[in-house]
Amino acid sequence: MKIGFLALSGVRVVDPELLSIGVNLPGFVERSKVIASLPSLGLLTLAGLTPAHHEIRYIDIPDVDSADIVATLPGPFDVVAISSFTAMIKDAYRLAARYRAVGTKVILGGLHVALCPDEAAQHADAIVVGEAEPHWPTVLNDIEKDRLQKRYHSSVPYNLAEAPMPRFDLLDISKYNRLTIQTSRGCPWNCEFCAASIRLNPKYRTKPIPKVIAELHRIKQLWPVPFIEFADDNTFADKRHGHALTEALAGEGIRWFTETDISVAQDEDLLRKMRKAGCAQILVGLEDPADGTDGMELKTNWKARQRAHYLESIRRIQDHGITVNGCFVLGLDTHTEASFEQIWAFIQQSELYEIQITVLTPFPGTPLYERFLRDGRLIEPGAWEKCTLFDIIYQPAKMSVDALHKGLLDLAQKVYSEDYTHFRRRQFIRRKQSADRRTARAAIAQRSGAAPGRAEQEASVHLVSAADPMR
Ligand code: B12
Ligand code: SF4
Repeated sequence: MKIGFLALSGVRVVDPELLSIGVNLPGFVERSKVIASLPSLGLLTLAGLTPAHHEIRYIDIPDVDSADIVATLPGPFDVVAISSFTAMIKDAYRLAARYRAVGTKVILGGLHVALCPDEAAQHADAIVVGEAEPHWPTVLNDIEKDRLQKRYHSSVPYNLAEAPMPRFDLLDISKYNRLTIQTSRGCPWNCEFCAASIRLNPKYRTKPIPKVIAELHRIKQLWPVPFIEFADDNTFADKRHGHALTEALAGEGIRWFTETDISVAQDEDLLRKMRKAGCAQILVGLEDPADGTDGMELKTNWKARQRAHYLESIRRIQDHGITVNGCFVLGLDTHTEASFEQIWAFIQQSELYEIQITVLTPFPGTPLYERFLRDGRLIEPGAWEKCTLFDIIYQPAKMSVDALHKGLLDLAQKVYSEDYTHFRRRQFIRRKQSADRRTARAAIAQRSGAAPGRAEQEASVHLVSAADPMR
């Protein structure tokens, strides 16, 4: 059969005001450019499970309504597999309808399908709910035997030791500035608002390290010095796995980015290994820096607050040369109009290299969505296209929607302004240089018993050049 793997790529914001200021704000635009070009690891994984007798293609579709896609549907295909995130699901349904109209079988899967299976089933010949690995070969076999079922669903957590090799070779590598590898699935914390892979299956699992390295080596055959993004919910949730992973990555000569929680700051040895293994940046959910909030990432952040203050944790991580992308969620139930100023004050004090501000988003299928639905706080239930993390789709507890909107825009203007973006990057480099100097001084003094003045001179010679770590 001819099978098309169709990825709806690109990033989304519906709010025209945010879109228009985004165009002018360097920090905001740079980040969206970086992340806009990532392939769909879910579809590459399915491709890796597809028997060799099928003819397969992977296609990135940034805009399903663009003139070329409407004029000529990519294909022809016997079957198309379309992946789904909530914000693009209506686009996916429109695309599915066009393929079904020409007799192509449409299979839908991915996060949104797992969250809203009954809705998705109306737009496909078959859906796969949850993790696809156990079902994909069966789906294809059933199509060939003309006995396709309407729904395939597994509740047993998939064993990542059996994970297939994603078909990175299907990509035109020159189009991407990063490629993704998954090292774990799920997260032990299960926060109320989380809409990531814990919603496919809540059981937290790690992939055996040799498998991760094999995927990396496969990528390196296609792109010798790649930039990798780990497509995990929380890469260092299991510190033992984290140590083993970073030890295995050391010497691979790659640079990488990942998402994790702030507790990595408590493990200096792990931070050293991360840096040695090429970690350029970690994205950490800080949600709200003020103590005593309802703490969306309640369990993990509460622990971090007990052990060390956020500010200190950020400094500690960044002193290792790993930049922190701190994520703040606006519109939490404890937030008032005064919260924006407080968050801005914290950001300025924090010396964070990168900042992400988003609004609280009740994704369907999350406990947060259920709570807001019960309390009548959803403004437009079913407006999935607005589940972008930037558009406001609920009634905040302690302020109006307009106040939240204004607070978001004002804060975005400050955080992503050209001046402030350059300032925080320079600040990081300066701080890293002095941390390097301190480390080198201490090492030289320890080695030679040299007097501090002499050690300092030598240290400046040994200084590693502190170029922008993300470039
Ligand atoms: C990489 C990534 C992206 C890439 C995606 C590239 C692409 N074309 O897929 C980019 C940067 C473009 C992106 C954009 C966005 N993202 Co994003 N992204 C991620 C990230 C970091 C990893 C996802 C991933 O690769 N997972 C690994 C793969 C293996 O898992 P998977 O896709 O779920 O696939 C498995 C199953 O779902 C299933 N499956 C998947 N597809 C299909 C298809 C078929 C036919 C079948 C049968 C099965 C199947 O099989 C796979 C194996 O079991 C997650 C965060 C996270 N930690 O998960 C956020 C995440 C998925 N993103 C999110 C969001 C909100 C967005 C944006 C809306 C942001 C924005 N404002 O623009 C956009 C939407 C883009 C879109 N095109 O729809 C949310 C989604 C929540 C939701 N329920 O929709 C997440 C969870 C982050 C979060 N904070 O909540 N993102
Ligand atoms: S810590 Fe992050 S990844 Fe884990 S459940 Fe909470 S929001 Fe999701």
